[in-house]
Amino acid sequence: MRYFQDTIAAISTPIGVGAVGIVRLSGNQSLEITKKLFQPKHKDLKPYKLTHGWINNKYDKPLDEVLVSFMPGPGSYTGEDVIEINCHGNPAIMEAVLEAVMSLGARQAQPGEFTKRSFLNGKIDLAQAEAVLEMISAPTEAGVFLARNKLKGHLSRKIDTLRSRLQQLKEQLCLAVDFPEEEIECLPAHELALRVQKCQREVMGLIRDFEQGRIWTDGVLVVLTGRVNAGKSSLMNAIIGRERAIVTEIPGTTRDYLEEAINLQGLPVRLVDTAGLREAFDQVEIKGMEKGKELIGSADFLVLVMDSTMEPSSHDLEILDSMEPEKLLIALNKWDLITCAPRWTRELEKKHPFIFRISAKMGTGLEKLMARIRQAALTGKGPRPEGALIPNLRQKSCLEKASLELLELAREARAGISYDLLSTRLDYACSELDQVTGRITPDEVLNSIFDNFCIGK
Ligand SMILES: Nc1nc2c(ncn2[C@@H]2O[C@H](COP(=O)(O)OP(=O)(O)OP(=O)(O)O)[C@@H](O)[C@H]2O)c(=O)[nH]1
Ligand SMILES: [Mg+2]
Repeated sequence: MRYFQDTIAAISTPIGVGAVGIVRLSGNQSLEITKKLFQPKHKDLKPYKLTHGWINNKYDKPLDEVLVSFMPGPGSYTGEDVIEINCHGNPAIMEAVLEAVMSLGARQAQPGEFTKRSFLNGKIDLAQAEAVLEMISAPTEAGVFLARNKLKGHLSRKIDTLRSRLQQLKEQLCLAVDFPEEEIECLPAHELALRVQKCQREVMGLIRDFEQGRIWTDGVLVVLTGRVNAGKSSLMNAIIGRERAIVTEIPGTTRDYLEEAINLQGLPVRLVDTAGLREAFDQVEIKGMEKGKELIGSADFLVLVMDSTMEPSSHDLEILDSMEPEKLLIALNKWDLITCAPRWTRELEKKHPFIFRISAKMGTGLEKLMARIRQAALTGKGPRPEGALIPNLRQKSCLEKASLELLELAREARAGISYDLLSTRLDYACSELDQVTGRITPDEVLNSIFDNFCIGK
C-alpha cells in the first residue's frame, strides 16, 4: 500500500562537518527530481548501484561531486522510491543540495518520517519502528543487541503468537454464545481460565523483562552521596578519568548534581555526584541537597562516600540506617591517610558486606568498588541481552493493561460470568497487544513516537 503522495527529503547524517553527508529523498517524485539535478559522469542511475556525477541546483549551477544511489519502492526502507545523495560532508553543501531538491517539489521531512512511512507502508510494524530508534540511541553494545532482536521482529512475533492464541479462545467463546443449544465442543470455564492465565503469565514475563532489562538500555543509576568534603567529586573524577567535577578543600564545593555516562564493561552506568550533606543555611546549598535526596530516592545503587579520618556524621548514620542494604555500597575514602584502621571502620566492616577501603586521590580500591556495582547490577537482574525481548516503556504500559484484563478474565471465568461478557474482555486484551505492534495505534501515539526520532531517519 502506498500511503503518501508527496516526496520528502532531509539531511540524514549528523549536523556538522564530516567526511560524507547524505541527503535522502523518499516518495514517488524522488527519481524525477534527482534526474533533473544530477549529471552522471558515465552511466545513468540504476537501482541498487552507486552512480558518480555532479549534482546541480535548479539553475544548473554545480553544487558538489556526489555518489547517488536509487532504491526503488516497494523494496526500499520506506516502501517508496528512495534516493540517497552522498555529498562531501560540509553542512553548507548538504543544505544547498537539500534546498535544490526542495525547489523541485520535495518537502522537508519531519523527524522520523522515513521510518514512519516504512511503518505506514507496512514494511515494519510499530515495535520494529521503535527498535530503529532504540538501535540509534542504545548506549552500549548490549543495548544495540536488544534493539536488534526487536528490529528483527522477535518481540512482534511473540506478541502476535499470544494474540492469535487469545483470538482462538475468542472464537470458541463465540461458538458457545452463538450456538448454546448445539452439541458443539465448547471450552469449559475452568479450561478457559487456565489458558488465559497461561497467556497472562507470558505477558507478565515480558513486563518483568522490562523492569530488569531497563539497565541495558537506560543504564544503572549510581549516586555518590555523603558528608561535605568526603571526596565524592574526587571519586567521580577518578572513576571517569578526568577532572569533571570541581574539587577543593572547602566543604560544600559541589552544589548542584553532575551526571556522567560511563561504560562499565558493556554495562551502561549513569554516575551522579551530588552536593555534600551537612546542616546548611545557604539557599543554593539547601536546594542542591534536596536534589541529591531526590536522586538517592531513584538510585539503583548508592555509594556512601565516608571520610575515613573522621567519625561518621549524623547524615552518614541516617543513610546507613535507612538505605536498603543490597543497594548500598560504602566507600571508606582517604584511606591513604589511615595508618591504623579506626575502631568505627572495623565495626562497620563487620556489619556491611559491601564496604571498600579506597583513596580517590591515589586511585586505589576503585576497581573492587566498580566490580561490585557491575556484579550487583547483573545479579538477579534476569535477562541477559542475548535472546531477550525487552519491551520499552510504551509497550510495557500496553502489556500491563492486557495483563490486567486477562487476570480479570480468568477470575470471571472461574466465577461463572457469561461467555459473551468474557469475550469483550478478550477483545480489550487483544487491542492492547495490537497497540504494541501498531496494528491499531491512535494518531497521537504515533506522532509522539516518531517525534523522538531525528530528522532524516
Ligand atoms: N588524602 C586524600 N584526600 C582526598 C581524597 N579524596 C578527596 N580528598 C580531598 O578532600 C577534599 C574534598 O574533596 P572533594 O572531592 O571536593 O569532596 P566532596 O565530597 O566532593 O566535597 P563537597 O562537594 O564539598 O561535598 C579535597 O581537598 C580533596 O583533595 C583521598 O582519597 N585522599
Ligand atoms: Mg563535591
